Amino acid sequence: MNFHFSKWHGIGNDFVIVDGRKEQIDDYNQAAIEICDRHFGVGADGLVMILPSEIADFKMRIFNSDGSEAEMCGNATRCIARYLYEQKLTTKTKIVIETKAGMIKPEIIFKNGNFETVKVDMGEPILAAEDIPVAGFGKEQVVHKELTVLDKTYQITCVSMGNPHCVIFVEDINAVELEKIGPMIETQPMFPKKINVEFVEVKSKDHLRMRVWERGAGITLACGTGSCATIVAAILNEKTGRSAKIELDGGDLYVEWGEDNHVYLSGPAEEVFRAEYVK
Ligand code: ZDP
Repeated sequence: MNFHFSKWHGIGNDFVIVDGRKEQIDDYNQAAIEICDRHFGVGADGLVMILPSEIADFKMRIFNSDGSEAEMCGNATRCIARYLYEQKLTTKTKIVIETKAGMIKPEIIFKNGNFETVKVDMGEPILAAEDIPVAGFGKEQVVHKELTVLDKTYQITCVSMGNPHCVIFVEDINAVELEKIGPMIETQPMFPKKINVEFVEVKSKDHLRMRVWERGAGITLACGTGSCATIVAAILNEKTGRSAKIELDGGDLYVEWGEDNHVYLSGPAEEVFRAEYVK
């Protein structure tokens, strides 16, 4: 398996990006497991493939470090937007990307001619339980509902940003044993496609502290779709206004649930190195 790649991260949520229009990888799922391994591979939370699209500027597919495919990925969307622009693979600063969760629209924003941030229109959140999917609630929303795991009862709010999220507000985030409880919630039978799990402490009306256990990847330093799900859940639970800073283990992201019902995500995207995989 020989291919050129670029290594990126969005506040520590890291990806191997491959231009699949030029490079040949036969089995994306298996490749993700090998490449994402932090000892025997490059090391990353996910493998991102850039592919041609007939209906958008580009198509993106994202594979978690366990080889499973996710529908969407907020942080990777920012990274590939900057990658495509800086590699001169597009001249557009507003790019339309086809994903398994529909069209996602990142916009590269400059300040005094220098890159500043990527703001992504992540589309509309999905709140009907059966569409997230969460079993047992029909078309109802899952807002502040009880879930008991390991003899402890949590109040959960579920949101899909194309991929499924379970948001739990807590008094003290440092008291959460994420490594223990994360995988238990991820694999509850009520979540037929498994779920990403976010624990959130409300610091103020526009500042949330969040830690994430990602489906298929475990603890990561940041999660873009998870940050979007968090602001939606915070508003549904009347904890914040329409926008907030999300403080993650790897840094800060900014999210807004607009009056147009779209969620907007802003934050950094950094290239680390380019290389050839030769294993
Ligand atoms: O839905 C999933 O299986 C996630 N693990 C996909 C990755 C989400 C991501 N962290 C993000 O930023 O949205 C990349």
